[in-house]
Amino acid sequence: MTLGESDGALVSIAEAFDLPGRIRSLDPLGSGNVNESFVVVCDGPPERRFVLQRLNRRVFPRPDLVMANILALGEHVDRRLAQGSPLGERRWEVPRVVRCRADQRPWVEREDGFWRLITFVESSRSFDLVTSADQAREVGVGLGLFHHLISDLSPERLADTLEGFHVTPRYLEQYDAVLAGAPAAAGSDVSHCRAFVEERRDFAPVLEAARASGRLRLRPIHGDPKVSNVMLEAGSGRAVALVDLDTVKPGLIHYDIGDCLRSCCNPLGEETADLEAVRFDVDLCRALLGGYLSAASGFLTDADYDHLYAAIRLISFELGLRFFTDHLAGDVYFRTERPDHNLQRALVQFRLTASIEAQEPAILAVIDELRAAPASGL
Ligand code: GN1
Ligand code: MG
Repeated sequence: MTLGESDGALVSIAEAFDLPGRIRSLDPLGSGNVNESFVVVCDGPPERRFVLQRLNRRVFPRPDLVMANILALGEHVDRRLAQGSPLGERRWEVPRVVRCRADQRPWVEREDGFWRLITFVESSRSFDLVTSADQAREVGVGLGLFHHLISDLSPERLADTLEGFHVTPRYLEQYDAVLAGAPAAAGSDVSHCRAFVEERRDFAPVLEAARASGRLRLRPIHGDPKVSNVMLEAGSGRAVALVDLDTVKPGLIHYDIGDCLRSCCNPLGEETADLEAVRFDVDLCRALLGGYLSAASGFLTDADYDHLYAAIRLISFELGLRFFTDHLAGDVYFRTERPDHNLQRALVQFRLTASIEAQEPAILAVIDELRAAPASGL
């Protein structure tokens, strides 16, 4: 068993859930910026894997509602697929909540936190970086299918577990408040970031204004469909699931589309130190959006298409703003590994935003091309 320091406690937490066998190993998993995750392997046959997580209560003040949203999503997709699958031969999975053995509750609450266990999507893996157009296309298909399967789930069925999440003007307000209270932050990187934000202040409300005027409407969203949250099937490389469902809530699908594109079309990834080389790859964007539309074009409106470019630009900018604000606030939200980590992450996202802006005509051309002839069928 590969168990580290405090693992006795972790094993006993995992054992409170209704596992199908003895725990063989329990190891830290992935690189989440908010929650802590572990992979639990259970004896078989067949051997089964699960993800044990401690939810960050500062970020998610009502973890019970987070779990209610995940359960509502799973039930909806099950019903939807039972009525006749739109997927053809394609395999699609929704990670399942495992309940407690003793009382069937979908979580364990202890002094040290709020814990839950979710099934791991077998025979699949995720990637931190996209390396080919085929992969980008599948990531897009994954998000499109996810949206497709919940396009008839009323957003009122979901709780707003993270108020203000992806509401860019709210992040600007937080930024202004932090800046007002921060000691005069110095350094050329900080000055650059401050100027970058000021130049885009007027652009920040673009999606919220479209929502307020009724051009865009609330739908259920994933909230965090970055590339590492899309599972691709081993062997076939086809998208098989979206994981990390904590941010499922009512929102604009543009947040999701923008987030997926800003993540996948940044070939060096959001943790790179090679700032000069950060760029938005328009070929990957074409592949991803083509994949997305093959599953999602049926429920997109003209207004949805009209706001796609703004979404790509905005969500990169917004994530940069969130990282920069957290740097100025003393790293209170995103987990960091070194003092200037959030500043570096902000610089990467701002560089990506600038690359998107410099390629606006090419990106608009891709959107127009796909809008005129969206591929249908998976
Ligand atoms: C956070 O924790 P993680 O890595 O799943 C954040 C997302 C950001 C992402 C950037 C609840 O997600 O919004 O896009 O970092 N999640 C939350 O990597 O704030
Ligand atoms: Mg997440």
